[in-house]
Amino acid sequence: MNAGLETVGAEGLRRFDALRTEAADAVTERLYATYGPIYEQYGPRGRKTCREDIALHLEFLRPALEFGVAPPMVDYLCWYASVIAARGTPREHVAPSLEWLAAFYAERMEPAEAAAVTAALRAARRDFLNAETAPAAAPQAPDPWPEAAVFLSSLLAGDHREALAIMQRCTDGGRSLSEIELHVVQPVLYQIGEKWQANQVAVAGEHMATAIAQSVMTAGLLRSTPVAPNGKRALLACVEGNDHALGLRMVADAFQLGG
Ligand code: B12
Repeated sequence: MNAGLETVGAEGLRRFDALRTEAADAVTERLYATYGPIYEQYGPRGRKTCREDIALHLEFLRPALEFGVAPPMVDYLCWYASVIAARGTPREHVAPSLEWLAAFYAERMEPAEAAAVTAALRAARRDFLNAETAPAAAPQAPDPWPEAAVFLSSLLAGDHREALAIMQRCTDGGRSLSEIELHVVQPVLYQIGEKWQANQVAVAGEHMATAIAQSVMTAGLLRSTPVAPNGKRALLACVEGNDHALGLRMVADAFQLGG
């Protein structure tokens, strides 16, 4: 997206927000009316998941309306299409849901606000369709060390001891905790994220991997010697609604060991 989008003022954003649940319900109904037989595979939970997904589209549309910038929503749509495709829903279902959202808001908002919302949705749809064959590159982790491969299998197998032993061998070899976190733990967690995205690892597996990685990091921290504290403090916290704390934990470890 080159040109910026028109932004929506505070009052319009309030109206947009107030309609989010209804919009998600309406688009879910249209998706089911159009593609119902494909969604039968998801059983009774399917509609709920579908509504949550449409609500997530609106979550990403919100900043596009507030700040007039569409690329984050387009990146999100590319990511979302890959997630649903790996779970049996054709990525072709994404574009119609954006059109139906536009139609819903066109009917329910003031004309000027509706025009901005529909323009943002159409711009995101167009750029998503153009980007579909070349989605934005995912963030890259630092280069993995050879130990990362075994660390990955130990996290996936729930093998806590093996994961800890890998950390211990790296520490014995003179590597610092931050180096191990960057070149073993982080690349492996990114790979686990790719596997979740491709539907090869369940959320439960992601949780188990995080728990093991976190405890290995804690063990590494307790075995490391920090430099003398410099008296400075930092407070690290996730933004509301985002539970991805492990990266922050790594930053905290580095700060703590660095005094
Ligand atoms: C572990 C994990 C989880 C755990 C998190 C547990 C925890 N306590 O952290 C759980 C299972 C809870 C989880 C849940 C979800 N997750 Co998740 N998760 C991951 C995973 C696999 C690893 C995250 C991680 O720890 N990475 C390792 C750390 C070290 O890397 P990092 O966060 O990038 O941090 C480094 C730098 O970025 C930087 N940094 C980070 N923060 C800061 C801050 C400062 C101040 C500084 C200086 C530097 C800095 O320094 C760190 C060290 O180098 C990622 C995959 C990925 N690519 O990261 C997906 C991922 C982030 N999750 C994803 C998703 C979709 C979800 C869920 C919605 C669904 C699900 N999979 O369950 C829920 C949402 C929950 C919520 N409300 O937040 C997506 C997000 C996609 C997107 N477009 O936003 C990802 C990318 C997976 C994917 N490939 O699709 N997840």
